[in-house]
Amino acid sequence: MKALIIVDVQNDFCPGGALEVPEGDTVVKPINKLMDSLDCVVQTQDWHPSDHLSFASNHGNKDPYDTIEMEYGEQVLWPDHCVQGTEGAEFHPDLKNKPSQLIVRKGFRKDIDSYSAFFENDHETVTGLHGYLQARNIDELVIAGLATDFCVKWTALDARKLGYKVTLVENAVRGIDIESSVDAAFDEMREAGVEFKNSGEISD
Ligand code: VGL
Ligand code: ZN
Repeated sequence: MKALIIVDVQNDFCPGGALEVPEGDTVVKPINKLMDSLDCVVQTQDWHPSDHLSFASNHGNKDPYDTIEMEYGEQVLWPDHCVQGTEGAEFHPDLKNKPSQLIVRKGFRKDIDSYSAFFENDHETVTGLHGYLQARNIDELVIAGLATDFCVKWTALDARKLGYKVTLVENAVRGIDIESSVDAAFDEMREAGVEFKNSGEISD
C-alpha cells in the first residue's frame, strides 16, 4: 500500500510568507492532483509556539540563518514562522483539504525543532507517523511539499531508514536553498535510495 506525504504546504513557506520558499505555491497544483490518485493521504504541519528556540528572535544577539549548537547538534535559526494558531501556519488556501486523512503536527516543543515527519531533530523523539503507517500496511511513500532541503529531505531520509520505498515528486517540491543546499539534498536523497519522478508518472 502506498501513501502520499504532503510536507508543510503552509502560508509561511509560500511567497509573501514569513519563511518564503521561492515558488513554494507552485507545488499546490500537482499535489492536488496526486491527492485524488492515492488511497492514503497524510499532511504535515509545522506548528511552533512563539517562544520556539529555532526562532532567531528568541536568542537576542542572533540573526535568521545564523546557526547555534543545541543539545542535539547544530540548528539553523529561522525567522518566526508557522506560529500555532496564526494564518501563516494555515495550509495554502488552494490546497485541497478534504482528501487528507491524517495531519501530523511537528515542532510544537519549544526546545527542539522537528524537520522530519517521523523524528524530531534529536533523531530519537517520534511523531507517531511510523506507527500509523505500519498499522495501515503502508510500505511505499510518495513525498511532496516544502522545503526540499529541510523538511522534505529529512522526511525522505528517515523514511528510507525505516525501510519504506520512497518516491520524491520532483515537480511538487521547492527548496529554501542556503549555499546550494537544494543540490546537496538531492544528492543525499539519491544516495539513500530515494527515487525521483514527475507527478504525471505516479499512479496508485
Ligand atoms: C521548514 C525550516 C524551518 C520546512 C520548517 O518545512 O522545511 N524549514 N521549519
Ligand atoms: Zn519550522
